[in-house]
Amino acid sequence: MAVSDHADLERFMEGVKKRNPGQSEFIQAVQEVAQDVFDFIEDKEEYHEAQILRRIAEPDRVVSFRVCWEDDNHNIRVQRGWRVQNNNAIGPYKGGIRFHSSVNESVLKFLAFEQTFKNSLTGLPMGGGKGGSNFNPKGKSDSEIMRFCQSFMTELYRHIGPDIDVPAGDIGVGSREIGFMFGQYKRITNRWEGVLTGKGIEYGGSKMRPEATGYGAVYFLCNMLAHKDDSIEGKTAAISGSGNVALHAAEKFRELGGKVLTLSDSDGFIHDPDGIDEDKLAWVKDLKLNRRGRISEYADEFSGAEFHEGKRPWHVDVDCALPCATQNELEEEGAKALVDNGCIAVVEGANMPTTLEGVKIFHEARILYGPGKAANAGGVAISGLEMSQNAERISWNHDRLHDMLTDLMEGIHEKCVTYGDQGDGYVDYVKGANIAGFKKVADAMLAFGVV
Ligand code: NDP
Ligand code: 2IT
Repeated sequence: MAVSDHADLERFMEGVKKRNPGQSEFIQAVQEVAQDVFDFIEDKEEYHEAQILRRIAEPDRVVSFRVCWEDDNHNIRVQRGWRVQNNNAIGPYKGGIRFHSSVNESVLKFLAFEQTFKNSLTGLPMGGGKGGSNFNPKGKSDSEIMRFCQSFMTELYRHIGPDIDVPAGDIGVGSREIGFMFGQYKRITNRWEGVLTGKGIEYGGSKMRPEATGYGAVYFLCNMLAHKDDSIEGKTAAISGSGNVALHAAEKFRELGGKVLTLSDSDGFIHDPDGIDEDKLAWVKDLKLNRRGRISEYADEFSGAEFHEGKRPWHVDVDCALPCATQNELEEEGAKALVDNGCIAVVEGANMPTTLEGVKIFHEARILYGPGKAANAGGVAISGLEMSQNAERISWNHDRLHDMLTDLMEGIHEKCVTYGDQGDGYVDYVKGANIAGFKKVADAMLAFGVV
């Protein structure tokens, strides 16, 4: 990048910071995309004239609303809900809903921004959005979750629709919550339509959707390794998280001949040097999905395993790392530890789990690094196919969807290589994903003129 472009990028980022005070996650996500896109658009006057980057870094709208609900002790509780509709240039807004105490406008704006490029990379007609609430689902009864979801949808329903905005799950929102929200949408509108994805299989959900994000991330890793004539067979992995993405990533990594050594939750991580085999994984699934317990219980159940309270798994000696919990969970120090221990590949199941400093370490070490917007796009891709199936009033079978997922992940990998190949054997997957994702959205926006 020329010196004048550095100054332009800095000026651009100063503007972003000024317009979004205190929104550090959003600023981080824009910075990461802008530095690659600046290079790409340097000689493309039409993007500059139309101020495309400036426009993409401003959500179409941010809807904020009150969510009032009653807990089991008849206390009235008030939370804040949001839907960030970031960009619908290439299709209806699409992206998950997150329920977690850390949710705020900055987090949802960063997620909606990332989602726009991720959805573009899938090749399917989906714009980008994200929503959620600072509601903390931990320790709540099923009835409390139901009342909260119903109240949340009582406001959200007026902003969404199968051709407008189609939410899905994310942290704290799984099939139980989607069921409660879909039921409420149907009750209010008297319409059965594909307004949410990640639905139960009985009422319009797609086969392969629960597995798609975790499996897709592992398929992306397979593609990165295959590009280097390597494979997962015999490799070890550190995985963070123990939710939908982490558990399916662990399942597929193991099925393909790898050994998973760690899982985590917000209390700490477990390290099992013998590997988390099929039976142990089934036990964790039951712990998390049915008993809604803590990962520390794993170390009580299985001898040889240790629980490390308040720690993350990046100091464990592994070949591959799959951060699958949350944003900024892999910082500079963890990234250094991975590289020093000889880790050859990092693939992100979570959204923006690596800090900008961590990303720099991976780039300098020239290891394989697959950013979330490419690597975890399998989930939203199958969501896109759930929308197609709902529109057609038809259900496709498992094998067809599985083949589509593997093809989609291969296609995303190819796009990253096209735009990220540095010509010396190194693929900058971040750059590849950013430019390929940006180009399609930007070209659509150009076609619309000034809107
Ligand atoms: P889940 O709610 O199923 O699981 C989240 C996991 O991450 C839990 O183990 C949780 O632990 C842990 N976690 C959450 N917040 C924190 C935190 N602040 N610190 C430490 N651990 C934390 O969510 P998903 O598996 O669906 O999502 C995981 C990640 O993957 C997110 O970044 C999400 O945006 C991303 N993603 C999800 C997709 C999907 O289809 N579900 C698609 C693409 C990306 P605890 O239970 O203790 O909170
Ligand atoms: O971050 C993500 O891609 C998701 N949470 C899934 C979004 C979706 O619409 O399936």
